[in-house]
Amino acid sequence: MSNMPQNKLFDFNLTTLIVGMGGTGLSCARYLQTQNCQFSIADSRAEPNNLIVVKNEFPEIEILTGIFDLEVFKHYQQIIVSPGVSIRSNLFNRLAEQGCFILGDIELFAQVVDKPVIAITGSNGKSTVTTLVEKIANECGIKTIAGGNLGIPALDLLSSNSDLYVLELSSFQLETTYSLQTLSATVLNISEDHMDRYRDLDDYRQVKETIYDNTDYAIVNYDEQKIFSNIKKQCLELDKEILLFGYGLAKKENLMDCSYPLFYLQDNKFLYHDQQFIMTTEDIKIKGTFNYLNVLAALALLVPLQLDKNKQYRAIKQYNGLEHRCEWVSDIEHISFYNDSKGTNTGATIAAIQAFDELEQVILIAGGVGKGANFDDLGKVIRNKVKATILLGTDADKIKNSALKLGAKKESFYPVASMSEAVFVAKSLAKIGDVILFSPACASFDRYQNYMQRGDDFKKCVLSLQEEIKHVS
Ligand code: UMA
Ligand code: ADP
Repeated sequence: MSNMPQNKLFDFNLTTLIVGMGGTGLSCARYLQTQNCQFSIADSRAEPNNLIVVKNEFPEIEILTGIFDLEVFKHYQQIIVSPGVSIRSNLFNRLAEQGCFILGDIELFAQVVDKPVIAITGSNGKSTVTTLVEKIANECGIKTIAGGNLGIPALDLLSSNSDLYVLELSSFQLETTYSLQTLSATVLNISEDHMDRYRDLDDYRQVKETIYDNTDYAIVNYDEQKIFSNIKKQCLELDKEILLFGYGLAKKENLMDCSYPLFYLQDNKFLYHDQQFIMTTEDIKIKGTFNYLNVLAALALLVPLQLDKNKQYRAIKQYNGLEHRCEWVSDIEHISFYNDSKGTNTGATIAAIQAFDELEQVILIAGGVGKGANFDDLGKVIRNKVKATILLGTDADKIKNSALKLGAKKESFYPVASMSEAVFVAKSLAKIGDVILFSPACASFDRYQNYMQRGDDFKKCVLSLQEEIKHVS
């Protein structure tokens, strides 16, 4: 449960500071300007990337750059903090104690939005489920737009005049969101991520679970037992009427509760809704058990809208998935290359490795900034299912050491210095039928601006290797 100020209203007449000059800060500034609200903007970098944009667009406002200063900040009654700035600091604690209202852009959005909102969080699968819900709802004739952590800041969505908003929310955004009313909401799954900003996994999980605070329909993954029992407890303690809809792998013990199960029958998998067959996984273009669960989560989130089933299923069958998520790049000499640059934590990379069947040997390219993660679970999967691991980036050795500790073979690790070397080494180790999977389990910012740039580099290296091989043969 959130212990933040649930009923505090943002007041356009009070002194306001925006912290962070990234996409969020800019969208807040633009929104406040439309409401004739005076504000200042701060960034702890001396020369933030958007400084010129801010100066040009808002020539009148006060701009504060450099180290954040309590003596300066304490003059503001409301501070809108960007997600990349942690509010768990002495500075923000002191400001809150002095009565300053600290909020994020999602809280501001929550206070002004007048259409239903569907909210999605989790360690992995957020963007896939968010865009799938958006697509299905649009196909069913509801004017829908998606954003939030996905990319378009929430306040920028308002000008679309949509009838439904689908928000991907990060734990950072949830920390500063207190009153978001949602039609339906879900925590898709929890695995270690952002451990540099949380005390431990429970701390991170608790922040994620606040997404259920003000929802009509709580959508729960039955494989996430802790979340399931916490939300049941919350309903009992608060005597709250929340409709619970479950999805997950079909198991004897949950069949009665699980509205959207995924059934395994020998080698075939089927999606069901309340004992009614929906489709087989052959009908779905995005592959892997985790993606079939993402589809069920999207359907469960849309339950309250009672949409036409055939239109929903048609939209699912057409959905091609997003770039940089287990994206097939090319086959070179019967070896398949996949770009999973968005695999930025261990849970994502484990799911991506396990998406390939027993007959496909996986060669993994991984490494980058580990964000304080423990790689032991990934180490186990590497030991059991990965033929060779090519390692690159700051925390590459941490992955290797975890896997070695868990019994992986020393000879199966190959440190490299660049993406092109990684692709070359992976290809030279591969045999016909193998899969080369770039799923770093880490963030990209040791070498790239973001995961998109990193994924593009991987794809470029694969395609140039393909060209070289063509020229030689
Ligand atoms: N900044 C400071 N001091 C700090 C940290 C940052 O001044 O201590 C400044 C930076 O100098 C920069 C600005 O803050 O000028 C950047 O703000 P930001 O990091 O909050 O990034 P935005 O550009 O506002 O983008 C944010 C999300 N970024 C983060 O949460 C880190 C974007 O998610 C999101 O798409 C966008 O808002 C719109 O809602 C990105 C992300 O990486 C994709 N999210 C994380 C994830 O998915 O794992 C949570
Ligand atoms: P997010 O927005 O939460 O980062 P994405 O939909 O962008 O999630 O997927 C990122 C990566 O996470 C994918 O490339 C895949 O490796 C993995 N992934 C996607 N869905 C799931 C899921 N439901 N469970 C575990 N891993 C997943």
